[in-house]
Amino acid sequence: MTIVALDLGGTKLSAALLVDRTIRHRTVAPTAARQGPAAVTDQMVRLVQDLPGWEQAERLAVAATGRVHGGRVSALNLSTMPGWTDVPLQEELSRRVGRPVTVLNDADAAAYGEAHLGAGQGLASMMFVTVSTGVGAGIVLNGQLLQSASGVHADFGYLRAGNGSSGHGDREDETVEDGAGEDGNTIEALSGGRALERWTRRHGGTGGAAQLIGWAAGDARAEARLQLAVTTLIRGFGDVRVMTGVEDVVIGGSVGLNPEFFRRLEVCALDQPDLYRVRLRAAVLGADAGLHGAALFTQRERS
Ligand code: BMX
Repeated sequence: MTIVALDLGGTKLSAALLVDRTIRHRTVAPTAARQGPAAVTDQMVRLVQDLPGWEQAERLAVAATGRVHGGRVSALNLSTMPGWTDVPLQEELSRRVGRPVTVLNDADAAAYGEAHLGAGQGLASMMFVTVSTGVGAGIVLNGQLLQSASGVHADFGYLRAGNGSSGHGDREDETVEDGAGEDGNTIEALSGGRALERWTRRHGGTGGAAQLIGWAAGDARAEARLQLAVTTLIRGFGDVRVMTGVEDVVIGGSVGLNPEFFRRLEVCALDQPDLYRVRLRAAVLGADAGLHGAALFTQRERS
């Protein structure tokens, strides 16, 4: 089957032509998020139509950041995707590209991809967590992708891990908007790439989360901020394990797969009490997990 898959992230938009599960062509562009949903939708259509051979595709499979409900997309974090409230993405893309379209949350798609084709193969249950612009997740329980009609499910980044007062325990820090009225207290606000980038900028950097990770070796404040991000994630994984029984967590995303960040996650995971300890694996499909997952889901389960 020939499918065009799209992965719409807060920072990056990718498109690929898949023929029988093999990626034949792939393009990546920075997401025009600041310009709002109409511009981003135009960008998606253009990316599809620029893929050589896209006319052969029978269907479009879309992995999109945000809450996906009945083919419509609403950002949880409107500061990442301004204007994305109840956007009829499925209908609009289908009308403009002339193909049936399936839309899934990006982290759900990546979880599905990793579970069937990547690091989660052989596991009945697992959670995939992407630490990227935001913190997204997908849960596979006894072989089934956890889903809900409202599109709110497995939103690990929206667990409230802070102590209820903004500021990340760092008075000079600034509140990170999360769109849920929980500024500064969600896991995303404490551990997401955008939050770490903002901290780095406030301390004179320009290189985002990767720069903070580099600073941590010789700077006590950067070390403390990075460790807060790591510990918050690991404690959250432990809480998910206690609730669901999921003991394996596959980590993805540009921040999550940074070798030093991943190493710190592993050290911290081993340090947890038995009840809260999870096993970590690095995603193997890397940046293509959402594309593969959306395409496979479309072929097998179509929703
Ligand atoms: C946010 C949320 C999730 C998404 C996750 C990772 C928005 C726009 N997105 O928690 O739906 O799965 O980020 O997305 O509210 P990414 O953009 O970091 O890849």
